[in-house]
Amino acid sequence: MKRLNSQLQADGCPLELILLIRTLLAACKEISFRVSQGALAGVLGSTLSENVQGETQKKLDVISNRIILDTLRESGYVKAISSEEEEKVVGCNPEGKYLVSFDPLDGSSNTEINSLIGTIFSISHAPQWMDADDPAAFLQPGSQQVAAGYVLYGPSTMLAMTTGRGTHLYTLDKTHGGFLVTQANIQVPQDTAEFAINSSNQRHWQEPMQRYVADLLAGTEGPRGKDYNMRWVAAMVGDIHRVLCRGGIFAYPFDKRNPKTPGKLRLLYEANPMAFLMEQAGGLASTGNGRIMEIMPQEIHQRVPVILGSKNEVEACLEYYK
Ligand code: AFP
Repeated sequence: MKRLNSQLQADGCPLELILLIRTLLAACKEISFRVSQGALAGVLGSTLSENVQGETQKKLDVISNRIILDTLRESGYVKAISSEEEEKVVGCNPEGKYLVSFDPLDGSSNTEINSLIGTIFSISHAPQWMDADDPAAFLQPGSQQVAAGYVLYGPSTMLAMTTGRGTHLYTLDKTHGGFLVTQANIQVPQDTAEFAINSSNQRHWQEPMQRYVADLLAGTEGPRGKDYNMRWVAAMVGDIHRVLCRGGIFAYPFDKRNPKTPGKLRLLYEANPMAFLMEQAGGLASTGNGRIMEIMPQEIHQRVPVILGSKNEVEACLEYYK
């Protein structure tokens, strides 16, 4: 099986980007170990603090954020970092070539139940003329990403990553600590009979999403003419991994409760990286009103509605918004 380096070289990645990715993955390997220790290492449970999102931080949120921050800051490759767990941008090396946005531990509410969690990351070029701690540097559309992916801390530790030349799946071989290519150029099935959405929010969705999901639930007797299955991991990394591997549609749609935060998921370090992976695997990634990767961000913790997955199913969903 091909090792990470040779896949990245085959995809034409510049050396410094390869070194940055390897550095980031070294941090994720440490998180994988800490997560696997669970209760044995006293890392479960919540802290007494809240993050900028108003969410209570889990101990593992804080630990994972610290591991990635320290590792990237010391690397010298990174000009600045934006993290779900950091209110402001963290300036690193003013001469660094890259910006990194990340959710250090997505799905952290799953830590207490030993369910799927992961790290999501997005890498883009750092504008050299901006100060290292200038948040404006991060306000680039997702189409500007040079690399994106997630590390899934599951029964095996897996990496899904793209650098713009396809989406590849890697598995961590813990006997030597290397990520090996286990599926190159994964292609999301264009059709599906499986959807992922938190249906408890149904009354807060916009009417097109309410009608779309109602028609899925109507099954063979309804306008879609087939029965659908539903899955919900409550960790985007877990749901997206399933969609990449066997197709599906994942949605965290516009929520009428608070029009100022039109969705739950954050653009820079959740929606954009997942959209890049999905499009590189032949899927689609939309807000319902347009392509996620064309959004010009207004602020680093901006939230957007997310509808992504199997091309034909996302297109069918978007028909309801017309
Ligand atoms: P946490 O990291 O707070 O667990 O949130 C995970 C997440 O941002 C995303 O990974 C899930 O898809 C989504 O929230 C689940 O949201 P609900 O808990 O509202 O279903």
